[in-house]
Amino acid sequence: MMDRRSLLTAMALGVGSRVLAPFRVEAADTATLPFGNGERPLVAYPGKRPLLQMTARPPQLETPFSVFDEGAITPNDAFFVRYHLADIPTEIDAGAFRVAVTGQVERPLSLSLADLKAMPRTEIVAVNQCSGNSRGFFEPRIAGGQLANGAMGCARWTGVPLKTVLDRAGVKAGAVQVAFNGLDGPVLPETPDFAKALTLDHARDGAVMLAWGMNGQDLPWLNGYPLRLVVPGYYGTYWVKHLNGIAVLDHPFEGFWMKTAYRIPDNPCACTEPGKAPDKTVPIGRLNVRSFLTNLTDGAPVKAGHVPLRGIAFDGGSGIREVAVSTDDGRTWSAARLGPDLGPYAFRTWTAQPDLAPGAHALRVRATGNDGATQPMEPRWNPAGYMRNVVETTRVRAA
Ligand SMILES: Nc1nc2c(c(=O)[nH]1)N[C@H]1C(S)=C(S)[C@@H](COP(=O)(O)O)O[C@H]1N2
Ligand SMILES: [Mo]
Repeated sequence: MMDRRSLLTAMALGVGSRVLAPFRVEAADTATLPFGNGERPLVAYPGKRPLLQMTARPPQLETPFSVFDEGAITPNDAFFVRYHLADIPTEIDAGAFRVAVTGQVERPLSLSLADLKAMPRTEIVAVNQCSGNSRGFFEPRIAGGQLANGAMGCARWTGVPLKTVLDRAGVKAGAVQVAFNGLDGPVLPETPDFAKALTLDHARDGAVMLAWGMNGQDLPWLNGYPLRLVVPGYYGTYWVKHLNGIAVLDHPFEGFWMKTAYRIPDNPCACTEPGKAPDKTVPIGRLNVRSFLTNLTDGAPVKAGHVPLRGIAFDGGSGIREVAVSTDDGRTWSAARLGPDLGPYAFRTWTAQPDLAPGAHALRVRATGNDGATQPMEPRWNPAGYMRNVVETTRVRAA
């Protein structure tokens, strides 16, 4: 059994500034994810309901999968948390906070939250998913965070388009990329600071935004308070939290987290033969298409007859065209009914009601995007354990 008491960090409200202060809380319970060494304490961090704690320093929290059955929007208090570096900000004065826009610009800027909130605002519903979501299911197993399917979430983000801010600064001719840095940093100077970059065209596409709002509230501390980058359709690694530095570059950014980490095999499946290193890699990019059944778990007993099924699907921004359900392990398929369309970057809910005869059934769910991309029946493999999107299987017994 594990020690149920653990030393944690908690957020308290200070005067004029917000602080994250050390604080002792009780781990609510434990849960076991469906792979080896899958036991996790369920821990309630400040602003969060009990979540699956993968590491405490830095906090890495996974959303319990049952949350995704609550709807297309992931509540702020259930949204997963991922950090690389242990020196996360513990005190932020929102009034004094500034984000700097520097580098290849006509007018370097230092913008307060009030400055940003005075600009024309935008809202977008988008999925943030970690590249390594579902890594724990890879076979052969892969080193790294052993995540089940809960390192993803969908929220309504409020902020200003990055394009608006870049236009205000005036990007100089010859600029090619924009780099992003946040308030967190490494504990040891040898560890590279977490920073990411986008091409200039991507940064100016109008969808990439500087967000201060999440589902109508301030960003939760652990999701990047008071400002984060939102890169709709792209893996979470680009969604820099506690964003305070934007640098326009006339050369490709060479930082560790672009040049060495978060890279995928440079081929159409982003995959290699299990155990093999790729010949060539590129930075990870758009989310691939996925779908999940959310109201039944493996081994669930169900009543024979018409069984209501519910779930979610999403892709990297083409939008979901179809979700199909199979009750015979993928031999035959029928279309599910799609729920409300919250935009091409959002979770799309779906429902179905297949007739299940008494006996065992392997339920499978497969989504297809408007771009025609669909999910593979067999899992793909790559050395970092990224981009899992196999057609999921849920085994149930009807009686
Ligand atoms: N400042 C900062 N931003 C960051 C990271 C980080 O370590 N530091 N991790 C990134 C990664 S890999 C992911 S998956 C997302 C996770 O966002 P969340 O913690 O809000 O769920 O944050 C991204 N932004
Ligand atoms: Mo991530």
